[in-house]
Amino acid sequence: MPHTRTTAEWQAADAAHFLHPFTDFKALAAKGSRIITKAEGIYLWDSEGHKIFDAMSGLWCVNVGYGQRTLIDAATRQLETLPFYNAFFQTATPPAIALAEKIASLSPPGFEHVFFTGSGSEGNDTIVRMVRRYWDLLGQPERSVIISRQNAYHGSTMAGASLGGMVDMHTQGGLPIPGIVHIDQPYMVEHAKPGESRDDFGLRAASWLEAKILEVGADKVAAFIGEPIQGAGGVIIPPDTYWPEIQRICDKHGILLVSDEVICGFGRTGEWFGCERLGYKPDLITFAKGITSGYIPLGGVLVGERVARVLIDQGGDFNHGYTYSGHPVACAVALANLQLIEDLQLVERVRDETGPYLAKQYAALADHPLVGEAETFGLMAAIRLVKTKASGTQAAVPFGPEVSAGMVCRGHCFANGLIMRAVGDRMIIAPPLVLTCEQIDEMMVLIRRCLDLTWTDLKGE
Ligand code: PXG
Repeated sequence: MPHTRTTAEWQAADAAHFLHPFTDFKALAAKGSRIITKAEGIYLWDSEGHKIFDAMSGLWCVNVGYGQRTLIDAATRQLETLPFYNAFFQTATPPAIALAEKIASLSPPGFEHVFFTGSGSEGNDTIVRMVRRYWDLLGQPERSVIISRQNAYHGSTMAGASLGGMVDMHTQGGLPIPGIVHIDQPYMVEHAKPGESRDDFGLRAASWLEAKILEVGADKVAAFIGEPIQGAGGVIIPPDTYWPEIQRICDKHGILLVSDEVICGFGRTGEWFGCERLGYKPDLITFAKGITSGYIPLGGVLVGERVARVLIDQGGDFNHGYTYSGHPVACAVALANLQLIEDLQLVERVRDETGPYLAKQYAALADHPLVGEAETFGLMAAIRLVKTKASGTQAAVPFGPEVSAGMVCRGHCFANGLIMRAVGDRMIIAPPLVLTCEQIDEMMVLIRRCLDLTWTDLKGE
């Protein structure tokens, strides 16, 4: 769309008509939105012509970067051939079939079937209905409780927000819905005991799942769901011991294990799926975002054979689906996107080159006076801003609630042409997977500059 209006005119129309997601409408209307008008590679431009380094890949999704011709052409071709047809009523379209086949070929062993949705939230709604249907079919309808974690993000539909562990979401609209319970997240800063090792903490954090299973009654628990690495919660990287132990506990009690790979899927961690990197074998996988690099909405659920065989062989009708389940244009774009990820060897690049390089650069941030910890996992990373750094046996001291260190830092990022997200005092990034090592250097200069400016503002606090 051409820039037919000034920034002020866009902002006025925006404030008058557009209710943004997760937004204080009145405050934004008073301030005015930032208007993003174009993008190329890893950069965005706003309506004032400022160039911005997009270290968040749009919203954890633009894995192949902006402006990729093969995705654009795939969409155009499909729009011309068949812009829409549904997958209800015993019908299918070639892109949806080919994409299901392709995803199955990329997925961990034991996944042959895909259910398409329009988003990650719809994917997780599908998970809730599917796991409950699975246990119904096995004659155990009382197995309906799903265990999730505090500070998880699984979407914003009724089921997605209920599975998530975001308190601010639960306090609006009567959530969580019944049959969804939460355990604490594996976040050492919040929950580790003094002197506890990372590995020991991982095992103890996983044991909270077993405690919850026993509290609810194993015969009532349908599934456990988790993000391999919690994204929106602040890039919370669990200890290596955590996920294998979660797997062991689920197996012991016969509980389905669900990996929400909406962020971690399609290369972000340096494997196709985060569960492969973290060493566990889920029964179901939710995906969205990176499947199309965000060029067009698409999500879904990869259904492992344990569940698929029951749904297919004993299931009859599964009364669930969306108009856009298997949308042909979205599926065509996804196919082009996956092809490009393979052609550019982005998964291998993240694993062998850019991921390790980012880790090295982040390790060097540890000497900055504001940095409590700087951690990476593939191409995701977090910096925890602290008031006083750890020294000797003394733990780092966080800023008090009266100082929004993350917001101060985010303000400097905006002003300096860098998109880095603030989650509390954690500054997080998830840059496009096409990022080069030179671009990581460029990003690190911006990050250091913003940390220095934040330090100048906050060192007296
Ligand atoms: N699961 C996970 C792990 C996600 O990160 C969803 C499900 C929901 O997907 P949809 O497509 O319905 O949005 C997500 C989405 C943030 C932020 O502020 C993160 C997401 C969405 C919006 C904001 O980091 N993740």
